[in-house]
This record gives sequence, structure tokens and C-alpha cells, in this order.
Amino acid sequence: MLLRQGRISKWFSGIGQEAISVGATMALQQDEWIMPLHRNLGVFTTRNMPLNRLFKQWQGVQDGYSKGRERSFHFGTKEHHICGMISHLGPQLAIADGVALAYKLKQQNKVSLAFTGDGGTSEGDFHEALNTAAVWDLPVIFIIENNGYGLSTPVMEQYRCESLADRAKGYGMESVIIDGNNILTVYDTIKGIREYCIKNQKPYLVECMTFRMRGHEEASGTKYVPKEMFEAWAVKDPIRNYEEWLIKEGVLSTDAIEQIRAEQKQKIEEELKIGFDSKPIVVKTEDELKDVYAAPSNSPFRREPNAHPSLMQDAYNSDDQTSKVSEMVASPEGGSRKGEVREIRFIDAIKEGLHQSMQQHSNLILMGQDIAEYGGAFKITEGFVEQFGKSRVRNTPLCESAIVGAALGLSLEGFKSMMEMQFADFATVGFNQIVNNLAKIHYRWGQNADVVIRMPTGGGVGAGPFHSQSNEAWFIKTPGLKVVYPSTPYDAKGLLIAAINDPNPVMYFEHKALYRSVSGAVPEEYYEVEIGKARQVQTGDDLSIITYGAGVHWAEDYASENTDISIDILDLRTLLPLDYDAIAASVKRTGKVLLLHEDTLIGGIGGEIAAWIAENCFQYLDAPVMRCASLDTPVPFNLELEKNFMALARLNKTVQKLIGY
Ligand SMILES: Cc1ncc(C[n+]2csc(CCOP(=O)(O)OP(=O)(O)O)c2C)c(N)n1
Repeated sequence: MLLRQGRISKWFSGIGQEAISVGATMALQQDEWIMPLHRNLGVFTTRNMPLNRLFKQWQGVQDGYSKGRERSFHFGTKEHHICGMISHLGPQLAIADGVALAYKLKQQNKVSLAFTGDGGTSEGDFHEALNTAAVWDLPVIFIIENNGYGLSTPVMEQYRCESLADRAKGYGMESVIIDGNNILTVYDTIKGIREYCIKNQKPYLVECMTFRMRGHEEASGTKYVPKEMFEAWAVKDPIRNYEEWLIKEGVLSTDAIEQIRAEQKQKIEEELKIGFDSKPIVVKTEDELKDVYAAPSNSPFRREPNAHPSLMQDAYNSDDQTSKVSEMVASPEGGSRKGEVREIRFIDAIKEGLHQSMQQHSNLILMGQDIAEYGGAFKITEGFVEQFGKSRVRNTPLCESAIVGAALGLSLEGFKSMMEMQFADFATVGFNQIVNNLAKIHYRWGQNADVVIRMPTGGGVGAGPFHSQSNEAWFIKTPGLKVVYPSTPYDAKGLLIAAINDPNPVMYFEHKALYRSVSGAVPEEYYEVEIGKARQVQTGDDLSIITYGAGVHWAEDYASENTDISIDILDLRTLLPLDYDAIAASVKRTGKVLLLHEDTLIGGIGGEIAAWIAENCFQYLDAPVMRCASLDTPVPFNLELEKNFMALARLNKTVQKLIGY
């Protein structure tokens, strides 16, 4: 009724399926996480969420669970241990893996529970999450609500196996098919399975047979469902059956049931009144922007912006006897103590930052393909498993989406995690979890995603189109992520530490070609480089080159080979959020700006910065802002082709054009 009156938003009815949500939720402890979907109102009510707050949520008002930012069941709360779904079917399952991993690591006797429909089982996420839970021996209960249809697609057009429960065999997991319309069966089964999962530290798949008595959503109708199906399932209605059973067993009388019904109706009316009494939304742009990120703590490890490689490099050069200099650095206790600065490679700096972070945070978990005994494709985690153990340094199956989801699940239970993408290119198969779950969750319902994804990126090594891409721009345009991209060993270490300390999801790009070709001064100490601050590499008067990653080295080499041009070089270091002050300062110094990046031209961050400069610094410009980027083609394999592809091939031409303007 309320939906028809336009007083609540889009509605996905669970009528006919109530026994599953309610029975399963009752079988769990109140503080065990559940990952519900669009039809699982019973999870929310069984967790005793105040109905008036639910009504507020569905109206999209300020004091609902998502401050008006989300609709229907797309919200969660830590208070009730419910993780809100995103629209995409599938991602919830892997988040349950992460929560179960957290329980396992904390040696708590708990399970997590995730729901999927029969349609959702065709998503890759279903396969990845179940396989990961099986391989990692995680106490997760996966419930399939098999109601015979996807949106309108019947199960015979959805899968070919006899029953979905059979799929468990393929993952090496137990399963059972039950009558999803009998609340006692659901409750008893899930209770028993919960004990099994905890005792054996294993997942379990439950297929609940049921039927949806309404359309997919209230507006979509039910024309595609034969009438006889409704008739057959109407007699199996879970609430009617339960009432009949209660009467037959003498637990309740018909009168008592009527009384309960009347009391509930009255309660709903009262709560609805409170719900409708809510204040209308107050639009505050400032709050909208602020809530995109969780507030980072004030870190005692952040170093002064001027304590920087170019300066330290001088110190390094002046001490050629020992190849080391001493300096005062911030100690973990917040004071200062002596630390050593050594010349180390880019890759070693990353390794050191990660290693020190593992020491600093006992709740930091590393996950990635081949990162344990093998030490990772680039050997960054070599030796880690011996020191920190298999629980914290985890080889993963090949399933990027599930691992990003699991990272988010760990975060729900207070863990930090770092996931290594073997190559940045493979982020495509974890993309949904990154851009829709990690990035949006804090804005949607206040839960942070304390996750760092390391992205070995870039070309120049003849690795072809799928091991060379610069894909940072895909993430830069996603509010909620932070994107960092160091170019020096000093920044590589400090930014990685800062990324791990930051409670938000950070994409950490590390250029493979710099790993072993670039060395620089790096203090032994644990320190942060502040996210969101660019680095002035050198100042100049004629021309600014604003760049990052490999581009910084191209610019430096170019400047040293062309000393007749006074070049101002700015290393952005963080691409989201950008350091606009530093950009403006560089523009003001030279009036001529070249944006240089290895990423391809169209849609690269150069275009974004050029637009910002045009809008904000037009009066300081003496020439149009120019971009020098890689060709708009995939990255070619042949080294000659790749050299031509790279922005570097056009750097001199672009500089000359700008200088001569
Ligand atoms: C990844 C993705 N693809 C498509 C959709 C659109 N969609 C929403 S619900 C739905 C049907 C889901 O069927 P099922 O998993 O059986 O669950 P049910 O709605 O029957 O409970 C579809 C196709 C979506 N939300 N996410």
C-alpha cells in the first residue's frame, strides 16, 4: 500500500520466502555477520531493527540508516551485524568469506552467513566465494533461496545441474537441500550446520526450495509464472503452515494467533507514524563530500614535507665513505631518534614498507597469488611467510573478485588487509568489488574498507597488452578510492605505510620498470609520506612538467639533458586526491604546463588536470596546457613498437612545441 502511495521506495517482496530469512537469522548469534539480499526483510526484523528506522530508511530521509543515500535493502549496520548489499548479485558471498576468515584468525566460535538467489549462483562471484571458503576452511554458511526464477528467467534457463546443492561437491564442501517454507526445518538445519562449521572449520552450502509469491519487484508483475504454480505454493505458505502447526501442537490457540497479529499490526502502525514523522533531508554538499572517506587518524609517523629524497640525496652523496647518513627521524613512539638512511632499490623500499607495516599492525593480513612461499611474482614478500606465518601471508586461489571481497569482510571485523594484484591488469576481474563495494561503502552506510591493493603496473619491459597497462585512470574517477603512485624509493616506502595506516581503500600503483632500475635514499625508520601531497622535484622558470611514476624519471632525464630550458618538475605522488595547491604553484612559476603520463591520452588524468588548470589558473598561463601521453592503442609487445607507444617518444616534440608557443 505504501509503495503505491509513493511513500516508500522500490520493493522486493519476500512473501512466500519468509521462513528462510527468519529461520536462518534466528539460528545465528546476534553478533554473527549476515550478508542479506533484496528479499531478506526477515533478516532485518529478526535482528530487531527498530521498525521506525527501517521506514525512515526506505523513505530515504536523513535519519534512516544511510542518510538518504541508499534505497531499499542496500544498507547495513555494524550494530546489527548486517552487511548491506550492493545491487550486483554475487559480491556479498565473498564478504562473508572475509568475515569468516576474521573469526578464524581470532579463534572465535562464530560463523558468517550469506544469501544468494538461484539466479545469483550463475555469477562468477558465487564460484569464487565458495571455492575460496573451501580452500581456506572458512566457517561460512551459504544459503541459496531457490524460488524457481531469476527476474523472470526460470531455473531451466539458469543452470543444467540437477540441483544447485550438487555444486558443493565440486568445491569439496558439504551441502543439503531443504524445504525452505518450513521455518522449523530452516532453523534446525542452520543451527546444526552452524555447529558443524564452527567445529570443523568448514563452509556449508544449503539449498532452500521455496517460491516467490509476488513479482520480482512490485511493479514487474508475474505474467511469466503459470497460475498453477501459485496455487501449488499457496498451500505451502510458510506462515500459514507454521500457524497450523502451532495450533495442532497446542502451542497457541487461534485466538492467541489473532491477538498476536493484531498486536503486530498496531505496533507497525505506531512505528510507521514515527517513521513518517521524520525530518526532510537537509542537503549539505560539505557533508556529502566528507562522508565519501573515513577520517584518517593523525599519524605520528608522518614526516615533514621537506624531509625529502632530493634533499636527502645530497646528504647521501656527501657521505661516500659509509654510503649511509644518520639523521633525526620520528620514532614509532612519537619522539625522535637516530635512524640510518641507505641507498636501496625501489622494490626493496616497497618490501621494507610492507615488512615494517606487518610488524606495526598485528591485524594486517596479506593476500595474493603466489605471495607466500614463492614470495610473489616480483619477490616483494619473499621471506614474509617464514616470519609472519601462513595465516597472515596468504596464497590465494586465482579469484581476484573474491579476494577483494574477502578483504572487505576482514575490514568489517577490524582487520587491515593488503591484496597484491599479480599485475595491475588483473584488477579487471576484481573491478566490481573495488569500484562498487570498497569505494562506496563508507558513503553508503558508514562502514570503512581498510584495504590496500598493490598494483604492479606499467610497461617498458616488452610484456604486451595484458601485463603492461597503465589503468590508474579507471580508479581515479571513482569517488571513495584513494590512488597513490610513487616514483622514488623514499616515497614508495612512505606512501605504502601511509596507505596501510589509512582506513580507506587505497590503490597503490608500483611501476614494474622502476623496481630494479631506480635506487634512492631511504631511512630505515618506519615513516609515512602524506597521501594527497605532491613533491616538487625541481623548480624552474620556463616550463612545468607535471607528472608521476615513470614520467618523473623521464622528466628528470630530459631536464638534465636539456639544461638550456629551466624546467619545473612536479611529481604528483597521489592521483586521488590531487594536490591542487602544488599544481597551481607550479603553473604560477612558469605559465607553461606540460602534463606527462605513461597512460594513454584519452581519459588519462592529464585531461582532468588540464581542465582544472584552465578553470583555476587561466590568468597565469602563457600557452595552452599540453599533454604528452602514450598512444591510444593497447600496449604492444615488440620493444620497438612499445617504445613508439610510450609518451616518452613524443616528449621532446611536445616540450619544443610548448616552449616555442
Ligand atoms: C550482476 C547483476 N546482474 C543483473 C542484475 C539485475 N537483477 C536484479 S535481481 C535479478 C534476478 C535475481 O534472481 P535470483 O538470484 O534468483 O534472486 P531472486 O530475485 O529470485 O530472489 C536480476 C537479473 C543485478 N542486480 N546484478
